[in-house]
Amino acid sequence: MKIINISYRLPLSVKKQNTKTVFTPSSGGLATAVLSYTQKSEQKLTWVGIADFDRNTWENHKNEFEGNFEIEPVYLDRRLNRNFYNIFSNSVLWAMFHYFPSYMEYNEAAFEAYKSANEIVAKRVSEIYEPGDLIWVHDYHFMGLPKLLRKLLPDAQIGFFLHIPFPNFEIFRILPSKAKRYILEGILGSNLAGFHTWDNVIHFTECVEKLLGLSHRNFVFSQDTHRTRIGSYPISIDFEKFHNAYDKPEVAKLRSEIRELYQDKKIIFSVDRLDYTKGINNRLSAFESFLKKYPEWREKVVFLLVIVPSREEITKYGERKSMIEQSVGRINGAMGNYKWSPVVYQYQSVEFDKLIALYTSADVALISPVRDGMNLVAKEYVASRKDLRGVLVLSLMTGASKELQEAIAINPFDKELTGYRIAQALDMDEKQQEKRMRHMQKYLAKHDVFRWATRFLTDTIDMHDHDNKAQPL
Ligand code: GDG
Repeated sequence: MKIINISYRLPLSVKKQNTKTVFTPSSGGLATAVLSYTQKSEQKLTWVGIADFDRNTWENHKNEFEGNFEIEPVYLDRRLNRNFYNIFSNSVLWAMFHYFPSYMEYNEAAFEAYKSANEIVAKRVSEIYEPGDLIWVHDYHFMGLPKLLRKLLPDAQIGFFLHIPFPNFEIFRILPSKAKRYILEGILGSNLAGFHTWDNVIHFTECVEKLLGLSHRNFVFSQDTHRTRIGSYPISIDFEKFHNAYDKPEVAKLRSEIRELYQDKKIIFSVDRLDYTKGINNRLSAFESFLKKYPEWREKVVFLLVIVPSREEITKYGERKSMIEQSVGRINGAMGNYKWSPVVYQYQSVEFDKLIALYTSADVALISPVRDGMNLVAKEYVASRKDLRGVLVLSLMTGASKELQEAIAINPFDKELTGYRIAQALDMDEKQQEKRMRHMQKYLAKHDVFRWATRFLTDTIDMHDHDNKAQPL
């Protein structure tokens, strides 16, 4: 028996070392959590995803791959992948599901490509499936997959988890009818469909009721072949990893370098992928409003803004980058001087140790998405503060804000009030910081990513077993 985990990206990176190609496992939170579950349950793990390398390279080097799991790459034709991934997944679904319907670029060919890609993956999974395997489907790229798998493998245990928000009915209904039906019926092919928050669960069940005419009992939809439970499973982080990183000598060294550099200033920090959902421009406007309203803070605070390149080939992302760079230029030009730049901006990712050094140097983490399924950065910031210092300022439009109640909550669209909240965060005394951090850390230490994966997978199995037992002998 094994777990078949399916996500668009495979947890490996391809590196060229001199003339050699090396595939190394990447240790993201999801991979660590699933691996921890498979090790405890003494199961094997096979990860299925879309290859961003060619077939020959993989075939020639797969034996040197040192991950303790199997990789099953699925190869998609370039044009198909563009329509499936860049257009339907990232320019239709991502936009719609994050409440940006005006950014949606729907076309029929892209929807057809989405269906084809889901079918190709379903076929590949059915080829490697053995009775008893547990299938875990991840995210908006594969919402058709549970139904396709249910047809091919009627008895399979299938869990589906959505990493982004599920929108309310008024937004979801904007999609063309066949796409709406495909998505809802697709997800209902699973035994368990999980979302980050109860709001998402309610949105999904309402869409199913209104658009498919099905009703649920205690969030369970009954169908001819199986039943589907809908539930809230807020994803989390490897708390210990982030908490203990505080003491790593490399991190301590980098932290003192950062502190030295800005010794007479307070540090506000943020890190996100470049994405219009992350509210980066709203954040800059709020910081600008803060500096205007509280001029006494000028030269006493610096905003370290790290943006990680992402989806640069999509027009809306390129536009967003220009807007952000204009805002940084405007703020620094108008309020900075030869001694002080209010915003220190980098458009590059940082390595793990540096990320922790930045988290643990920051007096304030300013996290302002206009819509975010969860937001792991907020949880990582809190977990890494072993010193119980720092203040989390967090948008109410994130899943994380439902759990991290001791954060200073903001509406990212209200820049005046966010400016005031920034001042409040910078002024917070150490006792208050400590109290809030302690509460949030206690919560995160318990609700970590291992608990999340275990709860999700055991509930998928329970739901499946319950149905099977209920069948007449
Ligand atoms: C999607 C949903 C949901 C970022 N920059 C660097 C770096 N990161 C790491 C962070 C964090 C992750 O990337 C970002 O996770 P988020 O949750 O904040 O956001 P998305 O990428 O949009 O993820 C989101 C998530 O799925 C999980 O379900 O929470 O709502 O949109 O782990 O640490 N890591 C390093 N350098 C960087 O520069 N090392």
